[in-house]
Amino acid sequence: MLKNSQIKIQPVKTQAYNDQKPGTSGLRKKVKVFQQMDYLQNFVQSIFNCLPDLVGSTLILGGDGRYYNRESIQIIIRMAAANGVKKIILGQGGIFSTPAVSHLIRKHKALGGIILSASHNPAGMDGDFGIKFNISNGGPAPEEFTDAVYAESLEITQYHIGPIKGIPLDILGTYTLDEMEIEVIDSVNDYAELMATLFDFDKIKALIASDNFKLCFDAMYAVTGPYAIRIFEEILGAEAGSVIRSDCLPNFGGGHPDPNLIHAKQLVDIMFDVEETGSAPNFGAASDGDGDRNMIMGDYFYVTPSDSLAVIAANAHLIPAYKDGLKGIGRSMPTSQAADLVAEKLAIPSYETPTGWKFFGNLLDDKRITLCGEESFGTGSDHIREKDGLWAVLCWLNILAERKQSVEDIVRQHWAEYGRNYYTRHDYENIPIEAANKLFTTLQANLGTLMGRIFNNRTIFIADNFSYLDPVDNSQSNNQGVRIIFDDGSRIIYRLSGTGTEGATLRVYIERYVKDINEHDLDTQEALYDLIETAELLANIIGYTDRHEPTVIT
Ligand code: G16
Repeated sequence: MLKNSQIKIQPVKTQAYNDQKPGTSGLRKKVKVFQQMDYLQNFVQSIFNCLPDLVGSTLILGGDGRYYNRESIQIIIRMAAANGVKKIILGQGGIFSTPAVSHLIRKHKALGGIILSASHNPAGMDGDFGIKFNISNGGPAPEEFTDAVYAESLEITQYHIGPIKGIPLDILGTYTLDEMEIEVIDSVNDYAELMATLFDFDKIKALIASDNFKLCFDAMYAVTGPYAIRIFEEILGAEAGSVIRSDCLPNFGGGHPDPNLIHAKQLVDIMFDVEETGSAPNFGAASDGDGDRNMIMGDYFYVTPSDSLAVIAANAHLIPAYKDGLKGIGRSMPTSQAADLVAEKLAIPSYETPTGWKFFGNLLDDKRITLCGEESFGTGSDHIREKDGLWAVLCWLNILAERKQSVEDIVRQHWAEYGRNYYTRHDYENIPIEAANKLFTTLQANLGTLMGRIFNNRTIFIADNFSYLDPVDNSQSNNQGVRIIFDDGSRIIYRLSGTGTEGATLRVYIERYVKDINEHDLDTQEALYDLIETAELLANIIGYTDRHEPTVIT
């Protein structure tokens, strides 16, 4: 036990930084930015200053294991002690996935949680770092809170920190620092126990044990490694080696832990059997840096995140946790409308929210929705208040165990029943901020002139910048993305990413609905070719960015 009761805690004087405005999901910057004098301390103190109930509270603390995780945790522990926090629940080795933190906040009725992660952004000394605060419902802090933290960070003149030596992050147990208790717990146990309450583990075990079923999960050297080994291999009996790239490394193996067709190439190659072994696994999945994203694949088959949400919704009755039906479904505005068609058939409400998981929080708390998802490889439910990568994988495994069909057959049958929403996202990464702003200002200024114009036999029906009125607390969020909607339901959406750390990233989302089953076999880019052309033209992407093609296509 460490004792520090003799130490007098004096506030430390500091200079405010002017760039601590949280983006779509917390504050994300280069590691080197976070390593500047008092940078992390200023932001943490700004969070603490916005929490009136901080003194005497319990906080959950952990991160995705990336470079600077351990050092930051020691700093935050010392600051929490000096700010009067009563208890910190910390993941062993400083490790917690984002969904695990969300669950623990709820389980322990904590005031909130601090998650150290820049999600799917690369890690390491020259990579990114990030910090976000989740509130007592387990979800990301709403904009009102993050705006207040930003305002605080601009004014901050001092912070509180205890001059305390490091605590052993790797050894389970309870420690005391000054008046504060720190409980170091197993990072995986509680999360794995929660999953066992939601799914039919016996049926999944039987599926995995069957001779003709093989799965591959790519942890991308990030946080889901220990979670996936425990759940898929140790509990559900997948053979050793089913989880690949399972070590959680501080630089994520030098990769970009974003589960998509580009960055999860290793998994994609296995699932498409590029080495021609003749034995592609039946089911493949990957997760991201902090474990909240997921990509789903079958053998020789990729499931878009929008389709994945729709298929899970349509089959949710096969999963024990959702067998009594869904209350409603939420999706972010740029996500394809496939899930809306399922909601319509189930006669339940569907909600369209701005990008950002925080917008689902009120709908989940108010019991208006059970499932929600985003095109950005996020899917989740009311079991926690974050998107949850491994939960999505278990949904699919449970559905496969019940339906005893291949991933591809299930998706194709879904299209046959509901129609297919061809969907793609084109990202133009790291473009000069000024060019991105000019493109957007001009696009926005032209919106009024676009209504009624015809492109490739489609008439523009709506041209606006999406605003969202939260039906629960009536808060309004404006400027959430430019929407061009055509009379046949096709859509082109433009947004600037809120999670990048270099320049600006323009995201263009393109969707076209095709009911006719005879047209469900087209290549996605070909099916959307004319809309892609229109999208480039309407925003004059080449003119403003000098980019002739996107950096990433998903
Ligand atoms: C975060 C948010 C998601 C959002 C995504 C993409 O994900 O939690 O809700 O969809 O960013 O945001 P943007 O398009 O602004 O880059 P994550 O996994 O990075 O935390």
